[in-house]
Amino acid sequence: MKETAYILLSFFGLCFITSCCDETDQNYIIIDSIDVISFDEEYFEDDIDEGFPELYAIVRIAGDTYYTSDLSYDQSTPASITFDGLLFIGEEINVDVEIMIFDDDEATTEDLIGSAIFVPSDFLLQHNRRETIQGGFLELDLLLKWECDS
Ligand SMILES: [Ca+2]
Ligand SMILES: [Ca+2]
Ligand SMILES: [Ca+2]
Repeated sequence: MKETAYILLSFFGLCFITSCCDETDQNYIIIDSIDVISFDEEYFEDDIDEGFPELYAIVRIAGDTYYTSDLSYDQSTPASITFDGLLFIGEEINVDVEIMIFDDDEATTEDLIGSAIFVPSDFLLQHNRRETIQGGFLELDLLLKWECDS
C-alpha cells in the first residue's frame, strides 16, 4: 500500500512537470467516499431496537481485508462513509472487490448489513464521478476521483 502510494506520487509529480492530464491514461481507481443509499432494514440481528445503525465499511480483496473505514456520521440514508481516497492499482483493478457494510455495536458483535461486489476496471471507460453498485437489498454509490478533477 505504501509502495503504490509512492509510485502514484512520482506519477503525479511527473504529470505536474509535463502538465499531462490525459484521463485515458489513468489505470487506477480512487474511491473518495461511498454513500449508503439503501439497505435491508430487517437486517437487525439484535433483539433490541437501537435505531439507525452506526454504519462502517470493510473492503475485501480475495477474502483479505484491504480497508476498514471509520463510522459514518449520518443517521439516515444516504449515509456517507469516507474512504480517504482509497486506491486500486495494478492487479487490484481487475479482481472482485467486496464492500461489506456493518453496524457497529458496543454490547454485541457487529451486524453485517449487506455487501456488494464490483471490479474497479469496469469504471475506467466511463470516468463517472458516481457509480452505483448493488448486492441484494444493499445499494451503494461509489464517489470516484479522477486525475483531471480540479
Ligand atoms: Ca445492531
Ligand atoms: Ca449499532
Ligand atoms: Ca449486534
